[in-house]
Amino acid sequence: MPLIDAQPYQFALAPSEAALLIIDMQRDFLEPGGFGESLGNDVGLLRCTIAPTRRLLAAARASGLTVIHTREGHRPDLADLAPAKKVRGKPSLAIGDVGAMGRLLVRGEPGHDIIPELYPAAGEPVIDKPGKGAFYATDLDTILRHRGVKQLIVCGVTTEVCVNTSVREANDRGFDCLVLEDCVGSYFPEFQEMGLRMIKAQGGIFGWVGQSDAVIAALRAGHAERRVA
Ligand code: TIU
Repeated sequence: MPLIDAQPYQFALAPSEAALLIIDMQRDFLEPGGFGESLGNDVGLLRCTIAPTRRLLAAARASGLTVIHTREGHRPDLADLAPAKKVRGKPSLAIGDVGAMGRLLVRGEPGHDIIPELYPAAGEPVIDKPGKGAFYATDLDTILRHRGVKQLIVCGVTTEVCVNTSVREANDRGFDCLVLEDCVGSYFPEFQEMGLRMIKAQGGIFGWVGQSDAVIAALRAGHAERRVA
């Protein structure tokens, strides 16, 4: 079992029981004119996550690791949108309003979809979630348990919002989470730092924090071993 350098201590990766979970790498959060910008954020701050996540995704696919993507968003009729979520923050454009990439955070609109650099491949489950957490009102838990997944390698945006909420939900459901520092991003540098420190503090109260290169190396080594065997 490969030991991955991580904090607060090494993560014992079991690739046959692990999945790569890529959270909300949507145009609405990473490109101008979307939901993230409507909240007043500089979306350019998240784009450093794309290249490392792309490398990791390629390694995961090559090694046969389960890959799961999530997207935050709502039904076109907004029936699943809490009124409180719609008005919160008094955004310049609210969820469901028409922006530069279609209706903000609405399923089926261009802005709601995953960025082209990390687009899901055929057969990779895409979880549409109405909340910040990936388990709330979704079938993610069912899909993971049917595949025997016990460990989650977590990437995505944003570190202190959907990533942290999902990791906390996963932790309470018994999954071990390894969050990759270079593959998660925040609109706020201080929340990036604190969001990761909260996960790994107290002996890994919610999980581990590592880097993508270490996971890529372990996946490649495992793949090479299987090819020789
Ligand atoms: N606003 C913010 O930082 N994040 C979100 O609204 N959703 C996710 O984190 N995906």
